[in-house]
Amino acid sequence: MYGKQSYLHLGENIDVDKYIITEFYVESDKSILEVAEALAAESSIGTWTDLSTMDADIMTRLGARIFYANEEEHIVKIAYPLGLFEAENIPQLLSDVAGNVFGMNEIINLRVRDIIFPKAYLRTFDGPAFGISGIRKLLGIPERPLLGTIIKPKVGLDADRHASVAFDAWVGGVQVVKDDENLSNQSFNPFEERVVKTLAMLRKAEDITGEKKMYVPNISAQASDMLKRAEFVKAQGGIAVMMDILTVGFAGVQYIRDQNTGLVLHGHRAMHGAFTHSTKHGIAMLPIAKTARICGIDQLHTGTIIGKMHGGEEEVSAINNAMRCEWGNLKKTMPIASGGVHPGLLQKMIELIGNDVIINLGGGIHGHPDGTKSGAIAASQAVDASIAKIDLNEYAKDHKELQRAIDKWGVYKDESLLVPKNNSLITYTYGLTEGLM
Ligand code: CAP
Ligand code: MG
Repeated sequence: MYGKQSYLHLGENIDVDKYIITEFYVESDKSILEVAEALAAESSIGTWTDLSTMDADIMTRLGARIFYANEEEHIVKIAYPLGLFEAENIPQLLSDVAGNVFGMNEIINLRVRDIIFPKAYLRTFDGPAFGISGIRKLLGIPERPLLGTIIKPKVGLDADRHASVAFDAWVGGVQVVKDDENLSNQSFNPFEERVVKTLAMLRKAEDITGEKKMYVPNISAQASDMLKRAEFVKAQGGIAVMMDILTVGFAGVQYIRDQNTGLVLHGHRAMHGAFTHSTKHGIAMLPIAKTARICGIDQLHTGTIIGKMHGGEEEVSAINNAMRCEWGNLKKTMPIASGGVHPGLLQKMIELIGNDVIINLGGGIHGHPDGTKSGAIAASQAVDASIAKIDLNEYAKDHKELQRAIDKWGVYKDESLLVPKNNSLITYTYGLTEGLM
């Protein structure tokens, strides 16, 4: 409490249609109530002292309300009146609920575990233009898990080699080929040349296979360049582009979504570990993913559970549920499982994650002993086996590409052959959001 102003409303029944609710994990030398007051003030209308300029009306209309605080759990839940927020402005939302609070002296650790949005707030955003059903329609694949690849090496190939590796992956059986997150418009592989050449190969692959394919060039750059690149992709007949949502920032994502380019927006989450890695500090992936859906990301990296990147089953499932559930007026975002995936993991991954997913294999395709095309065939065979519910080792007996992949990387049950991983840092709880988004 600063002077006469208190933000404490413990036990109050919050009308979820009228408030944005944030759940924090907090560690401090101060008592939980003291730190909660400081958090509520700094993230809504107040500051470190009471103010002669404050009045009861501002306090009632716009003051944050601490309705839950538990010292043992280190959990504080704060409701923010909708009036605090500008419609359709994610930077402003984050400057409130995830802004200055992280720099306060009272804080030892602070984590935004979840943000709950009322329908009236969601209505101010368009959300994904395509969503899961739109992507499936574009590719003509109603149910099967989708397969994708990231061209590897991450960067270094010239535009011709990039396009020819993409072609091999498409004819081998993947639907989606994407640029890596750190490939943009470098001199060794200029953006426009790459797009033209790779889309030419896409059309060739579509003719040969009779299947629809997607190329996802990475447009991540300053906003004006992103728009020029998106427009270029559209003019060349492309159907999708990728943004690194955290390095370009949500304002960048919103800017591109607002142009209604008619392109599928693919969200890569490079840098998320800086926010999400600790269970005690930062911003959890769940609110980041929800924010991406609000901003209009059609397909988003959300984790593999058993690949090379951080993120256990409980966490990834909570995020994927949040991407796939009915949520106001917003279309559903397609989860992407990517990072350290190889054919021997696919059966388990589909079992854990389900069918509405794009599974991306970079090293797991281009690292196949017989090259990219064989790698893509092996990955498709692994999906076929998973759908038919046939054990991968069994299926591989008369599918030589899959067998060669398994010889190199093993299958999931063979734990010793798995990419080493440590999920022990994640003890994730869905907490407050049970039944609420
Ligand atoms: C995957 C990837 C992706 C990560 C990002 C990479 O390549 O291209 O960027 O998946 O992780 O460079 O690692 P591999 P996440 O298939 O060769 O591992 O999806 O968890 O954000
Ligand atoms: Mg990558």
